[in-house]
Amino acid sequence: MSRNVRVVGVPMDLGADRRGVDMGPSAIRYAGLAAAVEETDRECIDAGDLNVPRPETRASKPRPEDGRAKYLSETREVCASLADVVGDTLAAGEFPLVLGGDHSIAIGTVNGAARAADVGVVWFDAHGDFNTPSTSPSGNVHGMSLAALLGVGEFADTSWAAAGVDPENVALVGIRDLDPEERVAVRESPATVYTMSDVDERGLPAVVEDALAIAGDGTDGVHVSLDMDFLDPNEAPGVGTPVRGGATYREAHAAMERVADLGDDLRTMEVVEVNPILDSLNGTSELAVELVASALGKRILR
Ligand code: 4U7
Ligand code: MN
Ligand code: MN
Ligand code: MN
Repeated sequence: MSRNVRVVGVPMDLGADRRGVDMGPSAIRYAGLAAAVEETDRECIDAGDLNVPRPETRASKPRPEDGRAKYLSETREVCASLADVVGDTLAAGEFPLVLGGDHSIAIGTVNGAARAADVGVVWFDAHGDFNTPSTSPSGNVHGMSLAALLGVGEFADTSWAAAGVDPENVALVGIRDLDPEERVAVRESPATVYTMSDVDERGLPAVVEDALAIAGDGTDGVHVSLDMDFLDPNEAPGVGTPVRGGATYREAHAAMERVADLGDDLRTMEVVEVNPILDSLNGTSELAVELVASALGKRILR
């Protein structure tokens, strides 16, 4: 995979309660993203940040027409422009690298990725992101993004689910925190869930190989969605919703090295949920940069 990398920042925090993930794109760039990408022998073109409504300039309460999903209307608009940028980037033969922002932006990335090709998805996360407006305890769209993409529950027949990702080609990795009704939805879905217990038993590289095979089976390529709370909070404290018991530093690198083995079949990638306000000396962004480099093929010996 030697395509040039086009970086798109999405300073989105409307899908999450704790403000600060909107600063993720800046912090990840500051941690040396462009240099790390260029070390993998690719040009790194920075497309800047998408426009995202600022919480200070909107009505102080979420809109009633959005029901239980807070800021659904704004999220829909941001995701529509992100899908355009990702689709255009792929059409130009470049590799879209999307920086969040909260995980609601995956709805835009995947819709763009799915425009010209069939994609499978590997979702690295502590959480399932499988809530719907009626099951969500928080009303935050970042906890519903995978359900939205797969047309679960009330998301059936929405424009978001029109991405047409087949749940048979979706694998979740690192899961250790599901809400009660979310757990039922995940179990009912044909998507494959690898929990941290699976990681304990089989080791992360074997689990990731299976996950990538599921996403690649019969599709044209794979989208990798990396929620930084996939990692243990000891390694990645700068995230909005940390959960103990996540991947270690070395495990996360091993996972991204398996992702790099996809070569050209890795179509798109996003790194989300970095919250610089809760971070310790930008370490979570530095780790995000390292993991992107591993996913793009950086190795210790080269
Ligand atoms: B993330 C949560 F209730 N499940 O829906 C929810 F625990 O993108 C958390 O994975 C969602 O970080 C976390 O609000 C969303 C909560
Ligand atoms: Mn997530
Ligand atoms: Mn998460
Ligand atoms: Mn989170």
